[in-house]
Amino acid sequence: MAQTALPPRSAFPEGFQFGTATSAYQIEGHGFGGAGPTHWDSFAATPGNVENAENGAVACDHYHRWAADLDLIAGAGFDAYRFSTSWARILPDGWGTPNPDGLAFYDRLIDGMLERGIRPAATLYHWELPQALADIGGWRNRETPRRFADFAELIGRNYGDRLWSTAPINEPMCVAWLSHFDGMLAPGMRDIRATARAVHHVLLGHGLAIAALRGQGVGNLGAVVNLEWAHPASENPEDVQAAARYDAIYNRMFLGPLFEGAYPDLVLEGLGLHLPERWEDEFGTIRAPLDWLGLNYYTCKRLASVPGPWPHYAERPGPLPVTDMEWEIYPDGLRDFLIRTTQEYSGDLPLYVTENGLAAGQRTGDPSGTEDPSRIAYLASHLEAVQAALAAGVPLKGYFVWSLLDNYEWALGYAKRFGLVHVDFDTLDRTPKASYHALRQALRQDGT
Ligand code: GCO
Repeated sequence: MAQTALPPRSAFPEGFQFGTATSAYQIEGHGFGGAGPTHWDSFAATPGNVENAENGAVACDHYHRWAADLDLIAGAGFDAYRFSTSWARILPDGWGTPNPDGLAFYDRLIDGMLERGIRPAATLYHWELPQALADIGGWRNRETPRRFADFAELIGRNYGDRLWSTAPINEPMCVAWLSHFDGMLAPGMRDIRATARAVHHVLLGHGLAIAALRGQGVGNLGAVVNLEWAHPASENPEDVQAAARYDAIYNRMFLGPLFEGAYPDLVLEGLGLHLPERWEDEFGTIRAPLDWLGLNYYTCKRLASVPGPWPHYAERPGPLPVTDMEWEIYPDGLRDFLIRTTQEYSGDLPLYVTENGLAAGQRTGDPSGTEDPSRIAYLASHLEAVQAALAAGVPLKGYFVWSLLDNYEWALGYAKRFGLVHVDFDTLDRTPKASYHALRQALRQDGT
């Protein structure tokens, strides 16, 4: 595959932010530093849930190697770093007395970013729910969003004056639906009532956290949703409707409440009966004004209608080349989501692509695992989509690559490699891949 050059920084608007993203549990090493247990530890320890029952106890040992990792971010010429804070590291029981080592870790990390001229872009919750809250039902329990707001207030109090941007929750779709309906993520439930309550309480937690952060004077607050373009598997009207249901559930179930203060009708037809009491009264909190919206985008899906209870759709394979995750490579979906979201929901609110990237397996004949032309080609095609959205007038202000490091890919363990930087999980050595060097060349204005 020919080495594709990446568009230079000068091909984007002045001030356009380039960054890279990670998350706490996926890279830090949750066994270090007094972090409390999370529902991912118990999910991984349950046979059959996670590849090789791998967990985040060591991960990339970012807890100890954070300075060298920040050097890699600065060395690539990134403007910002989208990291996440572990709730269970700071509040091992989910509430009560903070872990001093946890507070000190994020102090070091954020100050380390500022010293290197990197803008800290924080996500407060990227899926590692403290076990003590999981034990009382997690996001099914209304207590959890309340405790999350307390956590957000603590973050605002300790770090708010140093954060460039802050989003309460990463991907409510994954936190609520993939975790309680599909069962593929912790806590691994498959229950429509649990799902409805988790969907609503995650959105409520978002709104309460935004209010708590504003109360601490923290600005530049946003939300981060993950979107998948839904194609009907055929022109059969049943399949067209199946794709519309998938689009409503995967994409509009969160954008609707955040921007319209309502769930889509196609969602209510399945979840309406199971939503918590007084749900209609809480959109005022959920719809807290935002300063920006982040879109995480990877792929499209193809849906067919199947018999059975709501939502009665099933995925079908598509014709496009796929990544190591078996996800079709569909950059047009990024362009079209950026345009559609602006037109239908966010208007002139600044948008960021807060995650985009691919899993690429180690190529034969490349023992170093650093030759990743497929990642360079993927980034090139999606940066082209970004440029097309900008040309269409989308108020897009930045783009973050998922991810800096090969890391813990949740239920797939460490086998799926998303990093710009290769991690040897035996030695934990980092080695920048060809894509890191290609991005560095494109981003560093000094040409070094
Ligand atoms: C997500 C999460 C990341 C994943 C990445 C690859 O978008 O699912 O934010 O934690 O690792 O997207 O699946």
